[in-house]
Amino acid sequence: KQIEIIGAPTAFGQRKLGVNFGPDALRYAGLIERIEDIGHEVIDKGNVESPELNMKKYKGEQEGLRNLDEVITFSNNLYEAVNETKERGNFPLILGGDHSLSIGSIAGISKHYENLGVIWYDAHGDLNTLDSSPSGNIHGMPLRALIGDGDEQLVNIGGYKNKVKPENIVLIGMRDLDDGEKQYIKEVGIHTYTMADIDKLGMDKVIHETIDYLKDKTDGIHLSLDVDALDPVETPGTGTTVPGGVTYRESHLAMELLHESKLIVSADLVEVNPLIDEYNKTAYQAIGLMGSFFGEKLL
Ligand code: DIR
Ligand code: MN
Ligand code: MN
Ligand code: MN
Repeated sequence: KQIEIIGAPTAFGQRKLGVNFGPDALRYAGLIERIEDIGHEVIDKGNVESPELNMKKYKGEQEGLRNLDEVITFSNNLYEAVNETKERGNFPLILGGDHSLSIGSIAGISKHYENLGVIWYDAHGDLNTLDSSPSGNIHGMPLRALIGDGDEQLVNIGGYKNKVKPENIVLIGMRDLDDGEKQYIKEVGIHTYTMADIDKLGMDKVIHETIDYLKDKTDGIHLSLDVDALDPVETPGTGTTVPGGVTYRESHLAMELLHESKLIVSADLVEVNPLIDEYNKTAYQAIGLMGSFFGEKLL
């Protein structure tokens, strides 16, 4: 089984240019070599084709869902690429790009499972609809679209909807939830670890509980890792930093435990923005985490 790297160079889900260069920032920092050195075979599929970015439109004010047409086109392209990787039986690692890309990536993955589990490692829930969104930015909505709520075209990427059941989701690292998201999480009962929960329980317990919660009712688990889950001291190069995040060491532990579980079938690594970073630090940090995620040993 090979690991297929799929670059998802989209910035359409939010307003900060540069996150579209995330895939190359990760490549230049040595991601592929790092995974190969562990002993895996890696195929870099390059970057998925993106619709053209009109600078004037991108910078301007927009009504409703920002850059909706571009997000739909991009999602379809990414869906196709990820679906092909799954058809080959390989492990897709999708590099972002902003988190709206998960609409396409998880569409391509969930098709291959009856009950996909999703671990959303993020400062944010990404559970907004247009009504609850404070921004109109689609990167704040992908998980909700995957559940089945939102714009009809976004919800139907890949030609089917309801890709993820709320009971098959675990949120980890939450500390910036909008009111509508909090209400929704409580209403449907999404299994959630806020930063306060991580402080109290410790990451070891959080991940063990997460795996116990998901392992029997799912037939594969996807990790969606937003680098803003980490504290901005560790990952400054991302568009929506929130203080008080997960540390680098806690995140390593999380990745090691997920590796040991042998239950993870695919992953997104998103929101790396080299244009607002400190000499590509965020990409280097993310690569360190991918080392643990793919089984690197310290001794
Ligand atoms: C906020 C921020 N909840 C929104 N979301 C972010 O715009 O919907 N998601 N930053 O990653
Ligand atoms: Mn396509
Ligand atoms: Mn996110
Ligand atoms: Mn986030």
